[in-house]
Formats: sequence, C-alpha cells, structure tokens
Amino acid sequence: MKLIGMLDSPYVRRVAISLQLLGLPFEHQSLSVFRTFDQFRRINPVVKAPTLVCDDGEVLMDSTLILQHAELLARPRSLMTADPRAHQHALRLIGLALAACEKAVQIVYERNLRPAEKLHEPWVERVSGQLHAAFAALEAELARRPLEADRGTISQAGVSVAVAWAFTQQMLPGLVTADQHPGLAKFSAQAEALPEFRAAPHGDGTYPCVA
Ligand SMILES: N[C@@H](CCC(=O)N[C@@H](CS)C(=O)NCC(=O)O)C(=O)O
Repeated sequence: MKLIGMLDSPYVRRVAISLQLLGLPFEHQSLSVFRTFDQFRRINPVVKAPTLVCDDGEVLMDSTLILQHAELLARPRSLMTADPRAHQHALRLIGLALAACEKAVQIVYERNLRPAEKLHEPWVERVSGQLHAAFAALEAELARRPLEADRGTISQAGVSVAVAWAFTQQMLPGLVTADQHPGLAKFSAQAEALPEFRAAPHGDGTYPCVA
C-alpha cells in the first residue's frame, strides 16, 4: 500500500507512525495538497492528505478511517485496547488530539492562505480558544492518567497526542507553551525519541528517512 501526503500534516504523520508500529509495510509519496495539487488530484481527485492507495488500487482517505482499516490488516497487533473503559478513554484523548490538529491547521491556513486584509480576527480568536481548550484538557488527562511512551506499549492515543503537540509546536511556535503543558511536553519528547517517530519526522521528507 502507498501513503500519499506530506509529513508536515499531522494526519499523514499519525498514519505513517501507526503503520510502522502496527508492522505494516508501506511506500510513502510525499505530495503536497498545495504545491503538487495536480499530481495529487491524479491519485485522489478530492485531494485530501492522507490518502492511502490500497494494494488492489482502491483509494482511502481520512486518517481515522485509514487507521481503522490498518488495525484490521494488522490483527492481532493493535494500538487500541479491547477493554471497553480504557477504549472509551482512548477515544476521548484521540478526539481531543484530532480537535487540536484541526484547530491548529485552521489557524495555519488562516495565516498562510488568506490575504492579510481578509483575515477575520473573531474567527482566529475562536479557533485559538478551542485549540487551547483541547490542549488544556489533554494536559489534565495526562496528569490524571499518564500515557505509555514505550515502543511496545504506546497506543493510538499516545501517537495522536504526540503528533498533535509536535505539529502545533512546529507550525505555531509560542501559541501553546510547554511551560503551561509540562506533561504534554515531557510525553512528546519521549514519543519523538522512538524510532517510528524519528523515521517519520515532521516536514517535507519521505519515510523512511532515518539518519
Ligand atoms: N479529518 C481528516 C483531515 C485531513 C486534512 O484536513 N488534511 C489536510 C492536510 S493537513 C488536507 O488534506 N488539506 C487540503 C484540503 O482540505 O483541501 C483526517 O483525519 O485525515
């Protein structure tokens, strides 16, 4: 299977890291939804990153749906627990992480794509507030129940939280600070040291690119 999209997208990155942790081999093509729009469109006319081209050629999109399929292919390996209570909690963390990604991406698009004179400040304020709320909730959750950051035990919640944090730090430096989120900063540093994270670093590189 082939993963299409750049690792500067948190959605593409969570899939690239998860596929490795699940032991599923894949090719990676680092296409941009902006700079290589036409090339991307030839693979997926909807131009959404991540896109997954399955072995039979069928094209999937949306990181959560791609990961749902990956989990099925990887059985019995899984990044999700089968325990209902723990599963419920994992979904809460993943939901918060994905909301943080969505809000951070919206701010990046607002800043980089919209002409400055058309920037709508109330919208940016609203989205920034939602971003801060998501990370505040994650920080509180980690203080209550720390996440595993070992290679053998990191979960999908751990991958998604770490990726959301790294993306926000890279793309919106200073907006959500490590000082106010020490638990997240510490967990992120541990996760980013794992080989699967290092092999899929944030940016425009192509997996695998281990130094
Ligand atoms: N919910 C989707 C969000 C994916 C997403 O919005 N990806 C961005 C790149 S970070 C994208 O494709 N942007 C181009 C567009 O939406 O036109 C997922 O989890 O995959």
